[in-house]
Amino acid sequence: MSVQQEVIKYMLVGSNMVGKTSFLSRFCENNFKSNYEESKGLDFKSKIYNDGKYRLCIFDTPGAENLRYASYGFYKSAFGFILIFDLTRPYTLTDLRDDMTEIAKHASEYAQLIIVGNKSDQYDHHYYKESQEEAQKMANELNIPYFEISCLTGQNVDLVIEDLTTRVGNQMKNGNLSNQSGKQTQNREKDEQIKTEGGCCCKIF
Ligand SMILES: Nc1nc2c(ncn2[C@@H]2O[C@H](COP(=O)(O)OP(=O)(O)OP(=O)(O)O)[C@@H](O)[C@H]2O)c(=O)[nH]1
Ligand SMILES: [Mg+2]
Repeated sequence: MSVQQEVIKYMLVGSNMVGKTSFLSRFCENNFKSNYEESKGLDFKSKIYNDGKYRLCIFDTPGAENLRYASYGFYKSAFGFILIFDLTRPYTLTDLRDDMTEIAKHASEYAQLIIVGNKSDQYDHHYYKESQEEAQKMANELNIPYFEISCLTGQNVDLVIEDLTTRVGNQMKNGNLSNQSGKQTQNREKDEQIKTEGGCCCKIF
């Protein structure tokens, strides 16, 4: 008997240059580019996960203030949010509070969040320790898991997806997150239209 593959949509959220695009490349293609190219719009890559049980569609959003609003319409159908900040720039952690406000406004109340400190390879940076302590404090306060990763070395990148997908899977089992609801279907159609218009690399749903 064949088991139906579930589609899970995640969104990468965070300020400029924190490593969202790098996370997508590291997780989906296991590669890393050291040259920075600013994301100007939404992009996504998909990956079959957990022996084909899930197809993960991971959306990369632009960090630039003036481009962020365009992503909010996609929040409704996301099952999880990867909130990334840069361990060498503590203000990028503070910025995540604004992102969480937008998630609370637009996303399902059952969507799962994870806070991710990127660039752990820069552990000797003078702001590193401060960022680390603040992130742990914020994570405890909000009861959200916190991981430190490096897209450069690949450290802990898979663990982030594993933790998030376990929690999302539980919500799906309980019927709290589903691809069947009217609103989500409506948003998927919108996603499809936008991706078609934008000439995206792959097709989902
Ligand atoms: N040292 C180090 N550099 C990293 C790491 N991850 C990303 N970078 C670098 O940080 C810069 C920004 O990375 P991006 O992935 O483009 O950042 P972004 O969050 O997508 O940025 P926007 O598209 O502007 O929102 C690039 O030069 C990357 O090579 C990391 O783990 N360690
Ligand atoms: Mg980017």
